[in-house]
Amino acid sequence: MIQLYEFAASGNCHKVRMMLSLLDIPYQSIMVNGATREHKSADYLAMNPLGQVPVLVDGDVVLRDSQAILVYLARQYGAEQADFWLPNEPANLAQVVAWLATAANEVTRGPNALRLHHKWGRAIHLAEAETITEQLLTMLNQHLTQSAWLAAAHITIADIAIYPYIALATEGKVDLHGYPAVVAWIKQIQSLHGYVSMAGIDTY
Ligand SMILES: N[C@@H](CCC(=O)N[C@@H](CS)C(=O)NCC(=O)O)C(=O)O
Repeated sequence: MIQLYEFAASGNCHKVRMMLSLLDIPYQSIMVNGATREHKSADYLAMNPLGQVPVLVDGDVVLRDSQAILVYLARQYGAEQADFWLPNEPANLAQVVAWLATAANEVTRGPNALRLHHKWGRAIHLAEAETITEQLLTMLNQHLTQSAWLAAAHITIADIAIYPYIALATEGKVDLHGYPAVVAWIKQIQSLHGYVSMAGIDTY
């Protein structure tokens, strides 16, 4: 059975939990003990030298990085839907990759950083994180005003990669109500069959 090494409060881990649930894939959740720094132990570093969650283990396949794990699950378990979650068509595929990169960059440096700061007191460059967040939400809102989903005419792993830290943004003192198309997109994702939530995500 697939094993997911995770932190309950991690939005990066939530991407993987969502994808596993939407694909109806059973898995074993292994909660990593952040308090004892289990994610920096030799055994854990052997799986992910960066000492981060999530890590997904599927037989001999050991994967770090939530974006990479979404790609793997789409291709390996999407079955006839593999092209649905991660399109083969070059332009749509490139759009997905652009959003996966945005998840790893602007989402991490923007809303994720603000949440780490306001929820757990992490020292960050506050003004920079606020500027990145505003630019990101403006771009997302504009995009979602013209298109219901991020990278194709239907949901893809791009939406899953971007969703958690946007839906968790209020924990970073970000008010989403000025971004109505983003709120509509969140509602749309929350109504999917197989959707799972996590503590800190508001229901819209
Ligand atoms: N690019 C990675 C980032 C993973 C990441 O930053 N994980 C955080 C939790 S959300 C973590 O493990 N932090 C502990 C640390 O870096 O020591 C991904 O998308 O999975």
